[in-house]
Amino acid sequence: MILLSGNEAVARGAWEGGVILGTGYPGTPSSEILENLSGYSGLRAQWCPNEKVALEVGSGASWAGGRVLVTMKHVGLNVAADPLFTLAYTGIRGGLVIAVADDPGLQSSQNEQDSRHYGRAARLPVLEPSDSAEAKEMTLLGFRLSEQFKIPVILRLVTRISHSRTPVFLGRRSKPASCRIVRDPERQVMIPKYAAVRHRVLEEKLEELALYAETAPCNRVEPGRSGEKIITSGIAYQYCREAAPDAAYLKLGLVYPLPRKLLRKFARGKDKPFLVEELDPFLATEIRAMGIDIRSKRKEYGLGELNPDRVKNLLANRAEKVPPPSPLPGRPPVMCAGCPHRGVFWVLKKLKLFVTGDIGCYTLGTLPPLSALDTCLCMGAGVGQSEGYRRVLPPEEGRKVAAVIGDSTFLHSGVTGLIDIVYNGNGGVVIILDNRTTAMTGHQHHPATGQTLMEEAVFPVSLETVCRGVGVKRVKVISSYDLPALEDFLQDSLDRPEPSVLIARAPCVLLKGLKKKSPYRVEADKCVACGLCLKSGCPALSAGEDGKVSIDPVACTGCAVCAGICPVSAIIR
Ligand SMILES: Cc1ncc(C[n+]2csc(CCOP(=O)(O)OP(=O)(O)O)c2C)c(N)n1
Repeated sequence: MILLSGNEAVARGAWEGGVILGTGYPGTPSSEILENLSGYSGLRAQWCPNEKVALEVGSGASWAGGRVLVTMKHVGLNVAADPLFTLAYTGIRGGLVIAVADDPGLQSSQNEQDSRHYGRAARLPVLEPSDSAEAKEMTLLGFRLSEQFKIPVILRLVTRISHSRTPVFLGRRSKPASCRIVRDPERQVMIPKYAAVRHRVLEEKLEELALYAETAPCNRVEPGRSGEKIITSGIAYQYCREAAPDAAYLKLGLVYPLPRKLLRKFARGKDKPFLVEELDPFLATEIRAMGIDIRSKRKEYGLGELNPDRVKNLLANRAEKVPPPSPLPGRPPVMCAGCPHRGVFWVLKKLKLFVTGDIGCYTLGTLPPLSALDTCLCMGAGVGQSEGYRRVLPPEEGRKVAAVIGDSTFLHSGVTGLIDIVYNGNGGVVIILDNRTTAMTGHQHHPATGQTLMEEAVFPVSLETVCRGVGVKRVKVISSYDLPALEDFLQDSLDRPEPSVLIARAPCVLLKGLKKKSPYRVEADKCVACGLCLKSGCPALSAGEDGKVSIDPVACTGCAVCAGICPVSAIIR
């Protein structure tokens, strides 16, 4: 038995289950599943350009008979939703488990959507573990159910399951299935005639799964002493166990479809059971729709993460008090010292542009003192948004709009927005912030880095060639630290009728093996305490009581952005 995080346990479960392929796209809190899987022998793990591709690759491998694990964060499932819904109709051959990690409390996400809804919407079974041991067991169960019912299975995790370590018993690896081509158009070609039949088959499978749920060991009743009855699942089970240790529990592991008889039996008696779940009233709605009388949390507890204290309060039906502000000073996230994105935002701010943004480390450009990123909706959106703004704004306003997008995000879903700009004949500037990695989620490789998750050297996709290939004639690569050149190119691009792409390129300063340049320092007698350099938001800079700036030589990476900003040349190497 060893301690594993939930993510490590899912990877272990996949390996033990004889998985031969793992696919995914990084996203907190799910990223470590595939990273861990890549460390096991006898299988392949690979990052794909986005989650839709990951699921499509997974479906091909599964139809050939192999067991496949596909990983993503909750918003990734939105991207993969198109193949997901129809894959429910076609079904699978080799077991297909889709591990989706939700982020209640938005530790690192743009929303806190509840992925369980996808089970109901796409008509797929959803398993929800409560600790790492269950994460491993339910991964294995997911493969068994997937093959028994010939259906993809969603394994729904949340941050606290993915990232907490609890004990796990290890097992041996089952022999992977051998793969072959199977021609089966009635199952694998979803023309309307065949799809209509498959829809009926899917509904029948769900009924069978609901029957299975009645006696499934992952749905278990735990007797209690207090007379209180609680229905719960996932991480909420752990919080309930602390908040109400003597209650009787119906702990659901298969949260869709639900065991109607088991629920009815548990709810029988004079006291209604309390239903405790994190985020949306998913189970509450399903169970009430069965005509089963339950109590459930007040609305305010549906926002953010639960914890044992919140669960104590919600069980007592107490209104939630807004916690007092913390007496500690706020520590908002900042771009690292030397981050190549900083100088680009400095220039964008100087030019007073309206910046449609995207998701990555550069989203931090929205925070003071840079305050130079104006939108962030979802991955890839900033490029399309810039086109939308320019389409409807008067030309003198439209010329102020520029889009920024990271290299990983551009390949994930930004390139289609650029194609739209070219296709629909709109001008404007798209800036690709190319730091040669997927920095925000922990430096994962992507198709333009020249390396795979298995550390093979591969042909790197050329961003500039892609942009030219879709029809952008003005494509320029400029060092992210060359502020005058960035400014000149942008100035020259804003009024042109044709689109321009600026690739601002410099590797993330935290990339392994990158040589640090010697640090800069401030000549105190030259510094006029104007504070301009501080407006770059570099954490290596600070001002003394006299307003004069100094540079922390340990934090400074020698990027020289501040030296370029200083109006009196007081910052020198
Ligand atoms: C659909 C979706 N998948 C994954 C994520 C997690 N995620 C946020 S930004 C990002 C990529 C960041 O890389 P890049 O665009 O290169 O910018 P960088 O952080 O390197 O500046 C990822 C994977 C997400 N928010 N949405």
